[in-house]
Amino acid sequence: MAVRKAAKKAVKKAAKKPAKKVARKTASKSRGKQLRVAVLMGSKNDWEAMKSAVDVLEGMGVGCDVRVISAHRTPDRHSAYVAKAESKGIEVFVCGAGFAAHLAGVTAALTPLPVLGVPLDSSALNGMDALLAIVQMPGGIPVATFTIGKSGAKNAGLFAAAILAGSDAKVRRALDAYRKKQTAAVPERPF
Ligand code: RP5
Repeated sequence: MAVRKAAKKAVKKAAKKPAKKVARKTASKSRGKQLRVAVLMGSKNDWEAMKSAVDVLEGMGVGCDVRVISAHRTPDRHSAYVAKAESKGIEVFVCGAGFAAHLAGVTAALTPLPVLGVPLDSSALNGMDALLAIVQMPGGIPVATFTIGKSGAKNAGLFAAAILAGSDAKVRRALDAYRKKQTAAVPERPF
């Protein structure tokens, strides 16, 4: 009996740990800021790729709310989060997931806010499964879909910034500066 109780406790502890870890790591630059972009991922294992979206946004001074939320493993956490997000100030969702990646599609079903989907390379199909799952939304509930993996996460972050830049001069200036710096970093020759 005691062994079963201890095992239950350990499982509970393990389930709590990853979400806390991700939130703690990303709270640094977003702390004290209005969180305007929700960066959701289906697993803590998606963080390595999804960090690229957060880095870009935080680099432009945009606060991100980073969460491990799975449409199939934590459906209640998912619907509860999306239901409250807009009233808390979230304006855009970036959703990364692998395998049969339905996180972005289900998020889009729950909110009229723009949803940007990032297919992740977590399975034996190298992200092709996630790409098709995210891009093939039937007409009526759109999800903007990006490249597989880190580049997709980075571009989703940039796209989220571009959405915010439409009504926020500070983000627009940060986006312009980002482009300028990127252009200046391209050498004339490869050697
Ligand atoms: C998806 O399944 C997640 O987005 C992740 O990419 C993939 C595998 O999850 P783990 O088994 O690594 O937690 O839901």
